Amino acid sequence: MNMEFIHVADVHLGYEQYGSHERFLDFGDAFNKVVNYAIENNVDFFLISGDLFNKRNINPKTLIQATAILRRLKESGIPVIAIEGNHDRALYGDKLSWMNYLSKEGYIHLLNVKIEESGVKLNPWNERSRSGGYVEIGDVRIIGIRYYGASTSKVLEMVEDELRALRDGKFTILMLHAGMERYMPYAEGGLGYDQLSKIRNFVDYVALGHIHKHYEVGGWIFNPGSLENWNSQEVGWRKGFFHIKLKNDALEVKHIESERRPFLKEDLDIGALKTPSEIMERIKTLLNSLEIPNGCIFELNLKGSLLFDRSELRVEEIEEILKERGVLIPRVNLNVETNSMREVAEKREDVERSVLRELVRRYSQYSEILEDFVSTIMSLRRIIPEDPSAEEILSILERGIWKEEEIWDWRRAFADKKN
Ligand SMILES: [Mn+2]
Repeated sequence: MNMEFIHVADVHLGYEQYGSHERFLDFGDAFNKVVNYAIENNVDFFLISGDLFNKRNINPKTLIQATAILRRLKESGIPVIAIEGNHDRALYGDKLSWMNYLSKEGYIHLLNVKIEESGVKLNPWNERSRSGGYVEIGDVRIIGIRYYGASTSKVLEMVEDELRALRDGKFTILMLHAGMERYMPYAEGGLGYDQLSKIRNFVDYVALGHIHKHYEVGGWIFNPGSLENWNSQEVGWRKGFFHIKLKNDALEVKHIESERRPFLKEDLDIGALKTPSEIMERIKTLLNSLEIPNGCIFELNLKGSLLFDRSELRVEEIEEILKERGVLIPRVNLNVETNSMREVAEKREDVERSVLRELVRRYSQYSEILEDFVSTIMSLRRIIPEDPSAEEILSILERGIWKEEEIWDWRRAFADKKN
């Protein structure tokens, strides 16, 4: 068997980062370059392990961009196999996602398990409905499971029998949109190695997505990282895509770094400076000491306790200085505080906590978990403005107040999504 494939994830098409059309184009370019590479190398298939799109309700130009790029793979006869990530699932109430649309229109093969009363099913690809749990290309079988958030390990457990039943001589790839615990940059319920190792006998290659950083585990679990910097925290992370060659039973793995727009990040403590003009001078000195690539994104984080009013510091002026140095997208963050601001913020949180505590105290059934309850509400309140997914909310509830003794009825979470 001689097969070659590309494995990408977290392409995030349609992301108009910092409100910039250039960034929208960057995400498209990054994807287009991988497609060029795939066509030049004449690979046998192309995997997208979730988050092709940046959001569920994409706009027309994103659809035009996506189909224009995917069409090139189609015309080159390279099948694309994909799963949905947390960013591109269907909106609640909608039966179909834009990923379903791409699948129905023949651009991709969208895979997922089918959740039925009797359990989790892996159905073969159905050309008429353009859906299925797995697809076969030559001696390779590709199985796909979409993002299930905190229930991923449960779904994996339930699909184990199906994986066992399918196991034969074919090289088996399992696509998942899930992070592994020790590679996650934040404390969110990821998969443990022991959970994946339970299916080791049935799977030869786990094609992960979700975490925007490249990692490989045990020679069989692979995460490419996103193609572009999705936020400034990711600057400096290794990212890219995999070019995999299957030669007989040997795996030749090549991780290729994606080209990204240069992204500079500088912290500057301005706490000791007494006037706005002193700060401007300090910024200019910093910029003179740096090599600033043309057309870059520059994030300048100013921090410290200000000795004058915040409004005296003109962010637009600082941004202008950055633009003069060739920066395309200047980002100036004022993480400064004055003494009075700090006190107000602390006081507000204290007041909120005590009000919540009084409210919860009225319900005697929560008396034993009073503090956990209050902390959970505070956590929820913090993430709600960021438009969290149902799974993210569930995971806060699970960590906060549901704990282990509570048995979560996972079926309930899927009940409204069955179709
Ligand atoms: Mn992502």
